[in-house]
Amino acid sequence: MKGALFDLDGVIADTAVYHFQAWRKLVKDHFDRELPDELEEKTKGVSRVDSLKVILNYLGITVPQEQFDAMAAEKNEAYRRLLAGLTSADILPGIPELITQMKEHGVKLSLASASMNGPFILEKLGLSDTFDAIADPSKVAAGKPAPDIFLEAASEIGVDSDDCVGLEDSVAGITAINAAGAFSVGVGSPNELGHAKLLVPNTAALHFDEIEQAWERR
Ligand code: B16
Ligand code: MG
Repeated sequence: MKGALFDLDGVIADTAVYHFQAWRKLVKDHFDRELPDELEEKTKGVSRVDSLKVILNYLGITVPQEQFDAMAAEKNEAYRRLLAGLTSADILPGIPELITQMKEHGVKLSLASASMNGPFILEKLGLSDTFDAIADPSKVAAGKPAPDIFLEAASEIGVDSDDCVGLEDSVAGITAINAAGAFSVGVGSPNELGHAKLLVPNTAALHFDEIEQAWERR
């Protein structure tokens, strides 16, 4: 295990809730409609533009390109406002310890988030200097579930993706890690993340030794 490819939203910090809160507000303000809980999973790990497509498709609404772009920008502004108070206290349980142990074992850390706000969020969490690289989602051709962002994250730390673990909380993200040839570690429920090679219920249950043992047995 030479590299760890981290998802951000839902793995390092619980920003996934803010994403969906911002989408709900957008839809309420524009169309006076509500979004069901199950759409949250369908937009997890999915890019801003693709998430808006999923949402409009659910609502059965089509909008001109100009309005589409304006809505995506408006959602991002609402999301950034929700992130304003984010601090290192918002790093999810177990993550600081896991990061420390990975670094002690010489594992390089790379961010593989679909979010354009990744650098901003790492900065707010005080983790910018902790990561060896941040893969730029605007540089990859296809978003999760395609493997591209994980391949890019591995390449940024100069490690073959076969020698990496990938940590994810989304269905699309686990599919992407498996397709990249890295060892997938899922954080969530077996109902959704049954395709993860190692699955834990929450970030507090992420332990370096167990990940390493599962990696050895892979
Ligand atoms: P942004 P991850 C993903 O981050 C989120 O899970 C997803 O809900 C969001 O739409 C996507 O980032 C794009 O985020 O609008 O900030 O560029 O889970 O891949 O870290
Ligand atoms: Mg995520």
